Amino acid sequence: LGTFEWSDPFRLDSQLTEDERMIRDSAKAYAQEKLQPRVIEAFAEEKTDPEIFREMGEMGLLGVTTPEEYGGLGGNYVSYGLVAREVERVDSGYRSMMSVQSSLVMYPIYAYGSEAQRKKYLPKLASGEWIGCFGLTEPDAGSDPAGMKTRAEKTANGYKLTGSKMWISNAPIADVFVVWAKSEEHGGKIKGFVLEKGMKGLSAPKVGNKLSLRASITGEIVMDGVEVGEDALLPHVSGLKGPFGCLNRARYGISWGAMGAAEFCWHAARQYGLDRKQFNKPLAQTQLFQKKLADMMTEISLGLQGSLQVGRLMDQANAAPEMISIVKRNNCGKALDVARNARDMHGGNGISGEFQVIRHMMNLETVNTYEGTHDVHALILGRAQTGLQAFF
Ligand code: TGC
Ligand code: FAD
Repeated sequence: LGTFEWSDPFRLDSQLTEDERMIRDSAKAYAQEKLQPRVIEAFAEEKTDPEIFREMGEMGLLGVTTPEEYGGLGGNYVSYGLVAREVERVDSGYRSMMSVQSSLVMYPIYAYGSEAQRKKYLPKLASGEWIGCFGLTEPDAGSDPAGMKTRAEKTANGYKLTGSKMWISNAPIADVFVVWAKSEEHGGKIKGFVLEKGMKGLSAPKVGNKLSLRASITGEIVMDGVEVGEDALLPHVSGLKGPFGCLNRARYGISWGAMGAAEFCWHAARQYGLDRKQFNKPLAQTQLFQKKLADMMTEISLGLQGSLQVGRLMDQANAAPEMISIVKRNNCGKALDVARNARDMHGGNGISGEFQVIRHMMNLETVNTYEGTHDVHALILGRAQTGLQAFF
């Protein structure tokens, strides 16, 4: 029989390649040395430091799966997941900044863009010199993006975009905006466009007073007749499968990231229980405390195995979107449970920013909602096994 290591119950580490471990370790070192020291203040003061994009770019953490010829790392999806886990171990907002740039901005430009668009945008996004955002959600179209109102009208030289997007990560500091609009020229189908900061009619006001994901700036995108050339259109995709192709990658990354946040909370609760005594014994020596730790260990180790398997299948181009719904939904839901329990296990200290568990708990409320809510993924999985859609 083998030995048991409490912090890695199923020996995930031994299932990784040398290269994957190297990328994981360098992401971990960056996250702990550079992100951890600034996160408590950034969250408290709702401040996003754009310099983080440059630092992540230098470390190769943006565009992990983008080919090297466009400035990416040319790595696999398992490596991308491991990076998300390490960054989100510090804060979901930092992982959000990274995954929007990688999966929701660089991926569509790479997969659906022209060669000229790839060459123009990808190297500067990979280095973090340019910051990107992704506009799908609208004030009246969240879970149902097919209901979007943003329109692209054909002009003599290109298109005119009118509409507004809501809840867009990175938008107020973005240089590059990937937005989705219904295009009259394409029979009302959804098409992707790449807009740039400073275009006439384009603005991105900040959404204030967020009590979750405060280290990651969020905004609207207002398009008041923004005129662009033909070269702004992403030529190689039409319909909702365009944005969903990007979401598949980001949702997969979130499944790893949420487990990173949960691991932080689990480890913090364990240590707190070992250090703090009540009734003359450590809290960790009580049955209720140990039951909660056992649940955390179990859900996290199972969740990580699920994400690893989906990542391996993605690397073989053999994963199905429903698999991604399983790990996105379950890992976010379980991470929220872990964070709420860890908050409780810290007693009064659990509500203090210094102990950090309540920050993860508040962040995970967003993570459970964006990229398809917990219930929307349940409906995707319900449809997959019954053949009956229950959305409307
Ligand atoms: P439905 O009829 O199911 O599909 C329409 C077309 O899309 C295709 N498709 C997919 N293609 C690739 N991957 C997927 N996962 C796909 N899902 C659907 C489908 O094959 C079809 O193609 P075609 O060629 O036949 O037209 O569409 P529906 O309108 O019934 O969709 C329902 C539903 C609920 C599944 C979908 O709308 C949904 O997933 N809603 C959730 C919306 C969402 O996730 N929004 C995310 C916004 S971005 C964001 O939150 C970023 S936060 C990032 C951060 O800060 O980290
Ligand atoms: P709604 O769709 O109105 O849902 C409200 C509730 O109703 C939910 O509980 C939902 O599960 C439930 N519900 C909806 N439909 C059904 C149904 N048919 N049956 C049963 N229940 C249902 N979007 C982007 O495009 N880009 C971004 O970068 C981005 N970043 C974000 C950052 C933050 C901080 C947040 C909070 C959101 C972000 N989003 C982004 C938007 C996010 O994807 C949406 O909030 C999410 O898809 C849910 O949409 P909604 O908020 O309109 O909620």
